[in-house]
Amino acid sequence: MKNIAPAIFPPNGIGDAKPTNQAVLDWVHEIGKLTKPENIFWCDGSERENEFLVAESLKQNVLIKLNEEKVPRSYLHRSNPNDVARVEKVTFICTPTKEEAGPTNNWSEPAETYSKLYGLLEGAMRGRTMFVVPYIMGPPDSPLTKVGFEITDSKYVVLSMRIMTRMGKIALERLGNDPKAEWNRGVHSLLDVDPDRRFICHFPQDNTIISVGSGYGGNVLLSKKCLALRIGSYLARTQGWMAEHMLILGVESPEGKKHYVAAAFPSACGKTNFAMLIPPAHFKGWKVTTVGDDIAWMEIRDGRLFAVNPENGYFGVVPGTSYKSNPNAMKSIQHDTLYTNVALTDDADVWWEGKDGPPPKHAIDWRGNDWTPDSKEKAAHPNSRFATPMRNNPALNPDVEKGEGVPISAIIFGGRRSDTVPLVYEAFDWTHGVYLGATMASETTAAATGAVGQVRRDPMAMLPFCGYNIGDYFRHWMDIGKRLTNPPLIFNVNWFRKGANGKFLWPGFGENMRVLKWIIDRCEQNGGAVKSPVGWLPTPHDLDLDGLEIDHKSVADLLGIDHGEWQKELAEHKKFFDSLGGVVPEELLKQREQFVARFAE
Ligand code: OXD
Ligand code: MN
Repeated sequence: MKNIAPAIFPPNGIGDAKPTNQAVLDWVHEIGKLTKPENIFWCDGSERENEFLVAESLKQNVLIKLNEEKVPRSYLHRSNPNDVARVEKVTFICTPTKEEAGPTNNWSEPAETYSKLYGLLEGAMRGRTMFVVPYIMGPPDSPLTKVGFEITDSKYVVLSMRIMTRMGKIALERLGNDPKAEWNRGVHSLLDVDPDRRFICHFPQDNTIISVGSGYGGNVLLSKKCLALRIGSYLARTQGWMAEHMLILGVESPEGKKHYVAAAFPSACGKTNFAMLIPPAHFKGWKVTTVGDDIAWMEIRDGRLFAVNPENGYFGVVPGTSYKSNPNAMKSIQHDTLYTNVALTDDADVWWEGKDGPPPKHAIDWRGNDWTPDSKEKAAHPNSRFATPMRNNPALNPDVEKGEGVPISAIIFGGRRSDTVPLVYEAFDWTHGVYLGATMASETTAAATGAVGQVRRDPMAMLPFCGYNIGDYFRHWMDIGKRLTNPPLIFNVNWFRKGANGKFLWPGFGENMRVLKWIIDRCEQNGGAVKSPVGWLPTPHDLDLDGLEIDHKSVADLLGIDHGEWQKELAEHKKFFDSLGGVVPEELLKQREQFVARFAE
């Protein structure tokens, strides 16, 4: 196997933060014996360590230094062109029985899978450095916070984990010396980045993840989709909390009244944009702040849901990000940012489709080829990403560090739907809301490999991330609802509805504040709505549309319920539930019948 990640040799005082917990040492020893690295680098998360790793990554062309004036302390990484997105086909949940993984996951038998993966890992780190990355997910003093260790042979992974998690000594301190303490074991090796030898496997019962053959974000930053969502959702169910694919934002009125909202959207549907929304001028004095942009861990306290963001940074989709679409993201990625698969300009700046201003006359595209505006290929890959520390976000909510989390007033589900689904509506109650989440759908995007633009059901935006049987997951939502005396209201939104001319009806971005404001009004019991078969629907008068250039017809189309389209939609709900092979809880099947009956009234 070609050595694509040659070993590096740190000076004294770097790479030697060996933990003292015997269980960790035993595990590292076992993986070391298997993978046979040249040396072991124990990460401590220090600045000095970071500088050394960056310097070595530049030497090995893992990173390209960007223009220090334009994007200080920032770098570009190009992944292998065969490795640019999450690969759901080779993502497995390895529970003892297939039923536990359920109908929406790829399942593979644990003992056989360990043996296959250990076979692939045999000697895989020869001539390479094995990095041991300790990290925590969650604010340091939250009861939900989890410790993880990721073993990897990729410097890009270490540098990204440093941005995306609270990494290093903090995790060693939190873990302590108890050999029985709970922590996640993550093993990652690039192998030779061959799509035929690429597997992302989760062993929920062992709190273990093994990922081989990829160097791309969601497949290899094991803290994120693998631990915080797949293993996280499994742990959440057994421990009575929730791990969700949701942003968390704070809304503050001019009078200082605060609400927090959690929102689930499938990948690349604008979660980061919504989480960093800047209210339009009309909403003078209103403030929106970000707690998280991708993942929410929530627990029940005093009958309410409280949420923390387990992450420490943002791994966002770059194309389309501009001062128009997301000024806070633009400011966040202006420094200390690790870019993947964007274009490089002749003055070592970064460029992507949708960035403000004219395209450069010449650039190097994400594959490393010459590019001009006449090129047929895109300069940046549609799933190119930034990894940036959350502290770069000018709208970061200060309560992001609060161990107890923030109280959630509303949960929003949303997807990318050209038709059928109105701009916003509210569920009648928790069970109806769970039904809306369970049946939500979205047109697919470049965030995962496969066809783009096809409507697929994506329950709670967790289809690729639920680490156990989806039927049990729905049941867990119902159980949580029963324990909540003051549950959040549940809403569905769709920013992407199109008119007869094929154009988007709603301007989106900052103007989504108008929808958010109605949601907050509803939480405060002073927003108007009419009862419709799908749920509580605002009339055009209930939405604050002042100062927005939008005609009456578009507003009517945005809020319209087309009975013909909904008959098809409800038939699709049935097809989806049927496809799950009998795991859907009775209450949700009943919800569908009630939905159908409301249309017949
Ligand atoms: C992500 C995703 O990277 O959902 O957040 O794919
Ligand atoms: Mn995501």
